[in-house]
Amino acid sequence: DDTSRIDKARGLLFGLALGDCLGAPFEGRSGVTEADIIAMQNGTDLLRHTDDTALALVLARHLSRRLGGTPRTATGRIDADVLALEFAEAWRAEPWRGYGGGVTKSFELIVAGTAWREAIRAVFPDGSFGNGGAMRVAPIALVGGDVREVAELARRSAEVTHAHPDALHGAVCQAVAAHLALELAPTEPVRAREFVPPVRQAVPSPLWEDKLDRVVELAEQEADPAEAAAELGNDVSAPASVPLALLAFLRHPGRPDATLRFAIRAGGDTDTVAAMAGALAGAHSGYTALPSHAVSRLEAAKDLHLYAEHLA
Ligand code: 8NA
Ligand code: MG
Ligand code: MG
Ligand code: MG
Repeated sequence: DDTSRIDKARGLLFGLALGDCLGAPFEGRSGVTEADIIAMQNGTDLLRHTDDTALALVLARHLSRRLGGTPRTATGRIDADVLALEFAEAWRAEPWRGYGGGVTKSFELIVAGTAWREAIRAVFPDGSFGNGGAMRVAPIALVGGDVREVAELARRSAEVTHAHPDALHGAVCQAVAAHLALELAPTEPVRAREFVPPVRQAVPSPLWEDKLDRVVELAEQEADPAEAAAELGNDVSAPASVPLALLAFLRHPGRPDATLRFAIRAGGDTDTVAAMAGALAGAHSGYTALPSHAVSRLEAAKDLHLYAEHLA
């Protein structure tokens, strides 16, 4: 019904922002404890987000503006040239949000008038394999009707900055997982062995198939965050962060706070892994299941509500 649809849409966007904000102070740190994260969660300061949330909001706004009017084909929901410029403008307005080095150079070129296809190839000839396309992609799951459409929109949203096949697979993996999490009732059990196969099918590449097989095994073995990071990776590349985020969700389905702590304790690119894991957990469990004290301190709460309601 509408209530649960809106709760899940809010869960997806607020889960993403919460993971980003709670994970950001721990980026690159090892030996993060549950207590460190809980202290952060129970604090009183405004929770400031980074590039992950900033660009997810740009994508949500882009999708939101293009909802009305004539029925659109999947590809018509995204105007790639406009979206590239909107991402670059968000960077120009707030360059201190913690953007990756490659994407920063692309944005400099784009705001100076270079077409995005040229700009991104000038920085990385094979395209960036960073996780920047995946970290911001979750709003796609709110508008895509089925797995095929979600995958196509995910690719289109990612390719304006991340043209490497692994970055595109990462965006598809995260968006399809978010779509499937939205479709599950919050009370339904989530089993890795059942949840992962349709995600795996959407990323036909030996590397991604292997990674996702490992995710199922690690979920069933109840791997801890350190083992998970050692097996799957925890860095800024898409293949070494998107599978870890999926595992964080699958290790603690129905418990968004535990999913976020797992993602952050895995170390490395903590804001981004927690943002992706938080989006999945929030999409499954809904906004009302997120830790309310922390949610109320999110810097972007007003915009997150606005786009969640509109896109739901
Ligand atoms: P990106 O496209 O600049 O990629 C991130 C980095 O990956 C680049 O700066 C390169 O070092 C490397 N890289 C990507 N593609 C290639 C390639 N083809 N050849 C060689 N090196 C490559 O930026 P992005 O938007 O993908 O990055 C997202 C991450 O950056 C997120 O974690 C975000 O939070 C931010 N960030 C990360 C850290 C961190 O160290 N964990 C710190 C600050 C910001
Ligand atoms: Mg970030
Ligand atoms: Mg959907
Ligand atoms: Mg990051």
